[in-house]
Amino acid sequence: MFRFCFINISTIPDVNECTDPGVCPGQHCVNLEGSFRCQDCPIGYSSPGCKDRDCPPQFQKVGTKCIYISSAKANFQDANAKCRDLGKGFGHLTIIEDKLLYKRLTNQMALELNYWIGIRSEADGSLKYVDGRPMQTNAYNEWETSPKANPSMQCAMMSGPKDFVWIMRNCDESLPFACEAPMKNNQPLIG
Ligand SMILES: [Ca+2]
Repeated sequence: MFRFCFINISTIPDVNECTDPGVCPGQHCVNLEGSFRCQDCPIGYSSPGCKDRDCPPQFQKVGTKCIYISSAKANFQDANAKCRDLGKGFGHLTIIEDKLLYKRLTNQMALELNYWIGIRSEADGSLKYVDGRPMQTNAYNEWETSPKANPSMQCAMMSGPKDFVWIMRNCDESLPFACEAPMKNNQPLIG
């Protein structure tokens, strides 16, 4: 006696290819009926499976940095401390070394506001980043007036998209601020 066996393709159970972490390395895997698709992770998220956030909460990925633009105001020192806390111990006022980062930042800034950034002048007039490095001479460096013009103005703020310049202000002034923190896989090792 014959027995016909019809195989209905649609009844074959789908294989969830996404259970294999090697299927979409660095991307988000979407299981489809009879197939699967690899999708780019949303901005700020990374592999595996786009579950890891590259940046601390409230920070956004801008180029290779994690950036937070405050709406609250603080003096220079408090702003830098706030950045450190928000960056889980690794944050500080942002250090802008190229104009491209500056341009990307200004997309998030309020047009009419100025923001503390991580540059200040020392007693001898030299300029230092808040991470302790001396200011790099080949880095982006556009001052409205000489940063040494007024000795009572020792902390740098950046202006918005109109002119892309830095201006020295009194460090006790209360301003909004721009923080940066390293991306998750780029954090300095402690100890
Ligand atoms: Ca599938």
